[in-house]
Amino acid sequence: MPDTAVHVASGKVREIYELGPDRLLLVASDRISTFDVVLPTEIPDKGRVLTGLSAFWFATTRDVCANHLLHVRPDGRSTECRRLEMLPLECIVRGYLAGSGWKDYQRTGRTSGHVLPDGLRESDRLPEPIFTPSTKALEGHDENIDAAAAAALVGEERFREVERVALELYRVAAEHAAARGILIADTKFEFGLDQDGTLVLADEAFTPDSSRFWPADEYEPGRPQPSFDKQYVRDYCESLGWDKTAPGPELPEEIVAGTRRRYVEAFERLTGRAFDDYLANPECVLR
Ligand code: PZK
Repeated sequence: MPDTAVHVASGKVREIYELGPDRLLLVASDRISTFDVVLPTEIPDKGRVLTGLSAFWFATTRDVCANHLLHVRPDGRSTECRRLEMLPLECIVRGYLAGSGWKDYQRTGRTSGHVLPDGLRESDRLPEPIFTPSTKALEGHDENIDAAAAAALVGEERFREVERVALELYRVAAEHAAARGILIADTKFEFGLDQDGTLVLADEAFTPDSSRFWPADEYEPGRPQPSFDKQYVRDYCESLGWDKTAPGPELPEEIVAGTRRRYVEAFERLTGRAFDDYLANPECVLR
């Protein structure tokens, strides 16, 4: 990262720096979190896999929505992006019933105001994908909100646009991924506005950190699904009886190696590119 860049924000596993008045640098580390705790052991190349996947999806969906990506750096883990006015909304699309959507449904039969059919099981595919926005909590967990609450945050017209675009992005990506053996159960987007007020997709897109990726060949509703990328880590952590508070456990090398393999496999299946080709030329995923 450039020693002149000013740090503007930290995520759990990523950092943002300012490159100029209109440009940001997003840097993805190899850190991994599980059960909301960042572990002390890194997964080599995880940041490159997620950066490359995100860049691939930005290119694949550029006709659905403009995005903030300007350039992938030769290191494969950092991207230069347009700086936007971010919308104060987490934009989640769910195609399957998992996580907080499943929790809401069990309690109330609905999630974010969407009334769902009776008798759905955990991990069931929804009759159609739904848009379930949530607030950006500064700490702790985001809270699912209904359409009226979301429209109050961004305006009625902008809300309708974001919902339509988010659903279309999900349809395009979920169809592509399912044809390659990966179910995208749900996904989170962040959008911003450029200086013209045009809606622009920002952050990361359809990575395993912003989405639930499930192996299609193991899909079986009625139970939680294995995670395509993090299942070895979760199983290992569960086997220790760790209480899921920080600090998390160190990972043994076979868990690290297996997990790295799964990230690279997701990258290669979804992009149709060899990961080594990405390392040699990260912008190969943009074509
Ligand atoms: C922006 N975040 C969240 C993501 C973090 C924090 N294109 C943009 N323009 C203006 N602001 C942002 C973006 C983007 N993307 C996104 N915070 C600011 C975030 C990743 C790591 F530390």
